Amino acid sequence: MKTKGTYRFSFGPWNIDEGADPFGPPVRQPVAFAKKLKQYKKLGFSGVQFHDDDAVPDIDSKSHAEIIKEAKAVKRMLNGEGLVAEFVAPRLWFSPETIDGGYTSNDPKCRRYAVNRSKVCIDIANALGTNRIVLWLAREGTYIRESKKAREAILRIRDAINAMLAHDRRVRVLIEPKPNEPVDSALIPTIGHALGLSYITDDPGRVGGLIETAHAILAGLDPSDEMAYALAHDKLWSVHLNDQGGLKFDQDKSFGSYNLRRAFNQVRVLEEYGYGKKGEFVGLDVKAMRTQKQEVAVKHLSNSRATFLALLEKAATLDRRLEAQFIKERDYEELDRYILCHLLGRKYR
Ligand code: GLO
Ligand code: MG
Repeated sequence: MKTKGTYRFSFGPWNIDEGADPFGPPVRQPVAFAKKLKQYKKLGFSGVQFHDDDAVPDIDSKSHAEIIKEAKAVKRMLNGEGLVAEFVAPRLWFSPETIDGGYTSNDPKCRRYAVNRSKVCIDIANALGTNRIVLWLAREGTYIRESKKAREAILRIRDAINAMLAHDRRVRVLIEPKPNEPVDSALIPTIGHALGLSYITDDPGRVGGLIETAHAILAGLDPSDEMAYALAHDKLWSVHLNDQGGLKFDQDKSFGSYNLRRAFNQVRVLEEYGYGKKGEFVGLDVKAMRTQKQEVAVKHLSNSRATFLALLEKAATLDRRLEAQFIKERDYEELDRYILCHLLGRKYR
């Protein structure tokens, strides 16, 4: 199949999990990191997404030299499996210093912790062979509005990003927006906010975005439109494809699970742009259902990839002449019918 884009797939070790949720304990045994790595190629994936402490556990208790040594050992494991690191994300939502957020904490000591940890994260990324840092700004927000000065907090995130850009001339920062969860109100809820923020940093060319399907839906927006917006800025540097059944907790369902047409449109927008040509990965931030048994708790990954590829075929085989004709005639009812027939694999007319 001839496509405009180039597609390589990635996921993070947290996407193979034990099935705990806020109402119940784990239901599966933990899988060791080395064993997870062995799954990647088998499932059709070549990129590994990391949190800093996925690469170096107990990061805060280790010296800088120890951290880099451990990260280099992980890089050798990746080489051994023929895998590459896509990005590293500072896990700024676990430690006691980040209870009230990292970069936007009201406590200057905590803000310093967050910025220092982000710099260490960049050093880990370098040791793993990637210059990409993802900022999922989990706790950069509030439970009640009056607890933070929002304008000041936004500028604090900007300053933290500036510190990262200054720490390493090659680093690229990808902001992953999300409107809520764990906090009530996030300060950077959508890609528009993230990209707006990129333009007030010291080097906007090195600050872009990662869009997660579920996060866009939680913001009440269409994920393919959010992606198109970032692509118009040439700032969609990664995606977290998954699915979400409306405004509830962040579900991380398999890609296409709830709404195939919405999934199709995400693939179509990526394909029309030629996504992946500059090395961008198709990341899948999906979770196995809690009901899934141990031996089959990776199917959500291979299934999501298979759905992506099936929808890619749909995007690549869309009859562009027909599409153009209906658009020219402004006959969107017929375009709608054609798209549905195409997705259903029914002969049109
Ligand atoms: C949670 C986020 C999370 C991030 C990951 C990388 O809602 O989607 O999974 O993508 O921590 O920063
Ligand atoms: Mg995500």
